[in-house]
Amino acid sequence: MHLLPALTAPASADSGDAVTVAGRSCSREELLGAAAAVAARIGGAPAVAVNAAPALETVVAVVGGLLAGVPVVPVPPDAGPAERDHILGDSGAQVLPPVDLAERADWRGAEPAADATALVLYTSGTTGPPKGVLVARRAVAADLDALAAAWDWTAEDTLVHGLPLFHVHGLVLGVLGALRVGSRLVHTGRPTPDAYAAAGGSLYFGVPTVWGRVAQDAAAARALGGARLLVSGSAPLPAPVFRRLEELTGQRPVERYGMTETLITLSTRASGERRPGSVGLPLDGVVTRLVGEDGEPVPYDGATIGELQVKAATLFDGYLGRPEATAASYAADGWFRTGDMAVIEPDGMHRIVGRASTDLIKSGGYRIGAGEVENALLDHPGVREAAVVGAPHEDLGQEIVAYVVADIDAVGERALIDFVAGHLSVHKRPRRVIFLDALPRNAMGKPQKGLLPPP
Ligand code: MCA
Ligand code: AMP
Repeated sequence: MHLLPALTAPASADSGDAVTVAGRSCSREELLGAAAAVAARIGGAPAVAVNAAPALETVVAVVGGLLAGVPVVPVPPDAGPAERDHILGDSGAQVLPPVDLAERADWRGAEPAADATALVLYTSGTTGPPKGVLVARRAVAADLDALAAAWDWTAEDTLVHGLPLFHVHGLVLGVLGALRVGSRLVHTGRPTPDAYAAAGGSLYFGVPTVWGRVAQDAAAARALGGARLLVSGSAPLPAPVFRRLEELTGQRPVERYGMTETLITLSTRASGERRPGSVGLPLDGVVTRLVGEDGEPVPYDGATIGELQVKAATLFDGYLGRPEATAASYAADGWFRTGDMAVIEPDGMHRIVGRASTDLIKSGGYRIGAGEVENALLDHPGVREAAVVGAPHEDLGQEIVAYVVADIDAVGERALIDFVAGHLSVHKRPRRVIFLDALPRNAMGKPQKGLLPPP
């Protein structure tokens, strides 16, 4: 199995702008040559950490790791010291020195085993620091092939997006997808409506925040009218945004659902019905079930809510070094527990209705653990107690709000926001801080987030 056949054994014609990232382009041959030079340097390393800035160098570095069969650990470019140290220490990855795009080597290495780890993606749980999700090459291949089938995605497409290169959406779908399928890739650097409009693609990826911004920019949205497919995912696409996009672009967006641990498992189809609020049907090789609180299956009547569980060829190989956490993410009979609550219509279409835990926040499509932000706040010498929640937000879906008990006059809102932005990644910063005299607690002394004042 070749992971990136369109790159290593190309069937379609190459061009000088096969891959564009933030305004700089290269051909597939140039990408392969530069990546081979990276592979030659890192061969045999246990894992390699790549600074995942939106740049051509990131694509070269990731492909280099994949050629060499060295697990790639993408690091958010704005990760502060706490997050960066955790990712590097936990993964044991060697930091890749800066990539030289002009370097070239021939690649003659054997294709690594399908079971080998392609990526270690750090993602937040409800508590504690992020865990490394082990993503195998075969999982990536299975997911990309299933998505290509669901979206009629071919080498004729030009894929456009501007999503971060350290998560599944921007990196696996958005980069490896284009390199596996053989479509041209235009990464716009930032996912702005203007940049999407100017890119002239056929296939567009965005998180709901991006689509909400496009829907508010009529000129940009109309410019996407000629595209073949607009795809939304990573968080729920609000129905008003779905409808506004349809009005302005003349087409209904496709919505798909997934997780770092499972890759993408559900999607509406390019050739099928697209309903607002629906994430469609299981992809090829994926089976789903809904389970009630009693562990029993619930009816697929479009109304009864259960936890969504999946079995799929796209599942992760566990959390790096955390067998208990891995085991806890599976039901006793081997199904993966997504932690998302869903309903299934009688015709099989799935709707995601929320998450089982309110301590996992989705803001701008980023998954953020309340516990990680609380711990960062508690590292500030002026903070005595902290409780973090996700509050509904028009643009971001949810915004991070921190309730803080601080030493009087020791610290202000801005300073705390900047403190978190500097320690973790910028997107994990609270957008608002509300100061309280004490957190509401129960008789056992446990904080009661449900009793916090409205944000
Ligand atoms: C603001 N900035 C700061 C501070 N405040 N910098 C330092 N300290 C501060 N206190 C700067 C930032 O560095 C940035 O600068 C600028 O302000 C704006 O940053 P931000 O607030 O992050 O922008 P935003 O407008 O809120 O971002 C919206 C967004 C973003 C672009 C949609 O949320 C995004 O890229 N989301 C995508 C998330 C994603 O890909 N998730 C997929 C997960 P500058 O502009 O210079 O950089 S994978 C997944 O979920 C599964 C598998 C799935 O289903 O896909
Ligand atoms: P992450 O691990 O960052 O990929 O986040 C995965 C989570 O994103 C899932 O567990 C869902 O809660 C959420 N998610 C992804 N896609 C969708 C979608 N289309 N609708 C609703 N939630 C989604």
